[in-house]
Amino acid sequence: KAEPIRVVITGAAGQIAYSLIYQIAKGDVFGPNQPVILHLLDITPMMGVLEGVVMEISDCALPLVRGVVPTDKPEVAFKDVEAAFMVGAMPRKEGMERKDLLSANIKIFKVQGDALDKHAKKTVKVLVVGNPANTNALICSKYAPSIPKENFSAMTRLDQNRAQAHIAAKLGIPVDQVKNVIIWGNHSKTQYPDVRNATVIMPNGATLSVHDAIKDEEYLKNVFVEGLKVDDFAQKKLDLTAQELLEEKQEALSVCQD
Ligand code: NAX
Repeated sequence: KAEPIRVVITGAAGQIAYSLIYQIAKGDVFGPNQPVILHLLDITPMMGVLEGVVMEISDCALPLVRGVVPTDKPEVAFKDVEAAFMVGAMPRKEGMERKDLLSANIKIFKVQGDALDKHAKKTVKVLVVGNPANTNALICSKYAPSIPKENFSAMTRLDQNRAQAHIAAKLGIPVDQVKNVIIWGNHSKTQYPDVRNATVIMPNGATLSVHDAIKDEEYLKNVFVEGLKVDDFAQKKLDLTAQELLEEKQEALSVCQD
């Protein structure tokens, strides 16, 4: 029988964690035979909400869940974990400057990177979800030097999924019949969804290029590309140009050095 693995989810009382925890707990992530002990980290004022999450996990009576550790202490949350889902981050609030957002997140990912370094298994795999995910992953890895850099990744798949779903909806086909959509740039207004090499399988079984299937260059250029680029939700949170992104990384690294 497999030994349980310890998995930490940060921001565990928040929206994303609410659906993520269930998927991990029922075996979708580590397989149907892998028991888990869930470590749930959030900030102190959220401990009441987190208690509710723990009750709901218990109500599900999921056989793979061998323990739940709700906590506001990073050293407890990261103790012996083999996987870390870093969801908790500081969102951009009204009137907040980019620098403020950055320094708030640096503080969070510095503390958590350090806790990973000291308490997690050295083989831990870390997925950063909280935005700005790329920069947060960089900071986290920097403060966890004893864990290989390749064990850190940032979840950046959203824009590709969104572009693929957009094409599928336009053609009235299932999303898995759309292949090879590329997103250039970052999760911001710098992104460029590219379907030049993308293909679709039509309901009659024919494989066509997206251009031949949609047969509307104006639509692809103006509605598809511009529509996906102007992602208000992402822009409100990030609103970064390529140059700003570079500056953000440099600033982040220099703040780290201070
Ligand atoms: P919520 O505001 O619902 O939840 C965030 C949770 O994190 C809160 O419970 C908060 O108390 C907690 N938190 C804040 N600071 C913390 C700290 N220092 N330690 C532990 N927990 C802390 O946001 P939600 O909608 O769940 O989104 C979470 C993050 O995921 C956001 O940064 C969001 O931008 C990001 N997303 C990233 C995506 C991606 O593709 N990379 C997509 C989904 C999501 O938007």
